[in-house]
Amino acid sequence: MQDILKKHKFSIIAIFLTFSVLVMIFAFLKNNFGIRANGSLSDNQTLQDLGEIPMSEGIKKVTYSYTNYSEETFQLNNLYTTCMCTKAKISINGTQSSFAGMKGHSAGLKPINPNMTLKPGETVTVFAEFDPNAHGPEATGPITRSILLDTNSNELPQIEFKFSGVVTK
Ligand SMILES: [Cu+2]
Repeated sequence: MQDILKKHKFSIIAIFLTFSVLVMIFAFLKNNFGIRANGSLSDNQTLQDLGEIPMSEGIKKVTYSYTNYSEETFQLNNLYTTCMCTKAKISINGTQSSFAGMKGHSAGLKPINPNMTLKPGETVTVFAEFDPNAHGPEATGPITRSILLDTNSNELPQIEFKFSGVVTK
């Protein structure tokens, strides 16, 4: 047994290292591109870096699309954003929802139930609007916001559309 271990020591280390690297790559992809067990995001951009967002230019629009590559039909039953400076609506096959706002914020827009289905092969388009002036003239610096779409699926209970950027004067 010890001989075998000695002989294969490097192979074992190599396999272990390869495995570790793969796990790290997967974890990175999962965090950054929202890869899930179901519904590949390969040609979808759910994380967008908007770069500089000057307050002087006003509302910044961000558009995403997500195609359902799974064999499951998703019931889309909740749409909301992570901050009151961001609103979003969705569209599937030309049917549009109203705008949704932040969860748990008493003023302004509220989460909505789009009550739409996303069948296999269909694409949902997300139209988001970020107001860089919503937090006052001193609120410059890096920001990250998300638009969240809850589904009835156990495999994909939520689709997250995220953007980042740096608010400038
Ligand atoms: Cu905000």
